[in-house]
Amino acid sequence: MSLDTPTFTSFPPGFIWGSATAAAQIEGAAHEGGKEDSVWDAFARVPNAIINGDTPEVAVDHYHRFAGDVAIMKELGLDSYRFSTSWSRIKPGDREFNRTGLDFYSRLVDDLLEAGILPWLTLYHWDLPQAVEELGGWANRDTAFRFRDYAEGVYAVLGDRVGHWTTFNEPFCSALLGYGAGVHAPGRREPLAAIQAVHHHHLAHGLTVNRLRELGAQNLGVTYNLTNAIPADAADPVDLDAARRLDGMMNRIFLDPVLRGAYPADVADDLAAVGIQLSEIVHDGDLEIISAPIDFLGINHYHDDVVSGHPLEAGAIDPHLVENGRPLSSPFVGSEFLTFPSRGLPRTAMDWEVHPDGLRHLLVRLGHEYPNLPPLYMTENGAAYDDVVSPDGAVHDPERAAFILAHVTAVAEAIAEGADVRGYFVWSLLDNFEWAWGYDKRFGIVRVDYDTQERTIKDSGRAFAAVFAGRPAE
Ligand code: GBH
Repeated sequence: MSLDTPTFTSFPPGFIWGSATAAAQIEGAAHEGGKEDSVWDAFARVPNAIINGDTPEVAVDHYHRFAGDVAIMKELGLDSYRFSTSWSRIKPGDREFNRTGLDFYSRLVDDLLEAGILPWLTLYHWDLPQAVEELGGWANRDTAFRFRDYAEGVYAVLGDRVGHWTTFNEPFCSALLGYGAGVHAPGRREPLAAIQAVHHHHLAHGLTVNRLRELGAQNLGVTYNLTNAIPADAADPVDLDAARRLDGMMNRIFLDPVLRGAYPADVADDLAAVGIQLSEIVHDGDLEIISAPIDFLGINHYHDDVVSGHPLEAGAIDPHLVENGRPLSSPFVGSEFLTFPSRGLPRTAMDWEVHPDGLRHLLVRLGHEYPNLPPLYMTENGAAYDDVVSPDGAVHDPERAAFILAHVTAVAEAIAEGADVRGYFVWSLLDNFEWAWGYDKRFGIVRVDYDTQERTIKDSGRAFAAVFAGRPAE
């Protein structure tokens, strides 16, 4: 089917329109109000870890400018704002909770509610307290229990006003890019630690879902970055096996424990082949905790992955294996030989291919593959492109606007084919600290001038807002 410019009439009543950010990418105030180092503050001090030597120290100063940022959300007409709380601002180590840190989020939530915007809270978007990393980080099982304690403290203060709770954003990145590939904080390249980290994120998720449920939370979920693993040559068994492996390490190693209560057997075999026994990491009873029912699944999707088991032709650059100009050791533990040939589609400034139909396909396919799939929310989708700032100050970003509208259309198509998708959050509200890429890549629908911190709604922000402007009030 095809749809013209999408409007709210293509979506079910009550569909949530929002935008997303993450604490370490926007807040700044990295050492104010009792906040201590996160792994990203520490990682930024490692020479060449982050492009241009950028750091999250100031970011877009949201910590001081949150009221103005809420006003921008209101101007855009957003239903909801997805943000994360910073563990290192709230409970930096094994000490007491930091009241000042909790107060910041409390004021943010009050402002959002006052503006009629639903707060959608993520407890963890990659910024582990450095003090917890020094105790072993996510490779240490104790971190899961520390996380539950932190989560409980946040819920105690915000549970009366925040209705939607996400435990983790993209544990793939935190575990496998952080502890396997080493391109994200804490920058470790230890395959065993990476798989331990995967499991301990799962355990922390399950412990937290169970605890917050006991305390009365009603909308609990988790967000994964999911992909379509597409064999470069669907007739080649080597490429088919590569696609199976990629699907295993990016999708099923996250979905299956939570939605089916088991790790995928083929992934366990691949790991055993490189000497990593899941059975030694997973304790009795863990999977029961991990598979506690959730109320929604958040999906972040930016691009498909065409994958091969063959080496690339000489001279070809594999964007998956280079980040910030550095060779990347693979995050795909046990499957490090995977390569990612191009199928020649247009690409964003991240070098990620543009293929909106992949999103439709992903959303529809998940419902077929997981019979007990909870309702879905697109918790991130968006694109990095260069903006054109005109002399009158207007910010033109036609490619980003087209990207967003095409992907919103793909969501509508998926819904028409039966996918139970209930919301779409664009990444990101603001230009921000793009992790290892520093301030070099802009994802915002609102431009931030990094010299003055001035905000300007881009054309893409107006185009996005036009999709749902005029929807009936709930
Ligand atoms: C999201 O992650 C983040 O949640 C957000 O904070 C970030 O700003 C935004 O996207 C834009 O980057 O094959 O090893 O190269 C990004 C999702 C998923 C992108 C995995 C890179 C390929 C991993 N990422 N993907 S690899």
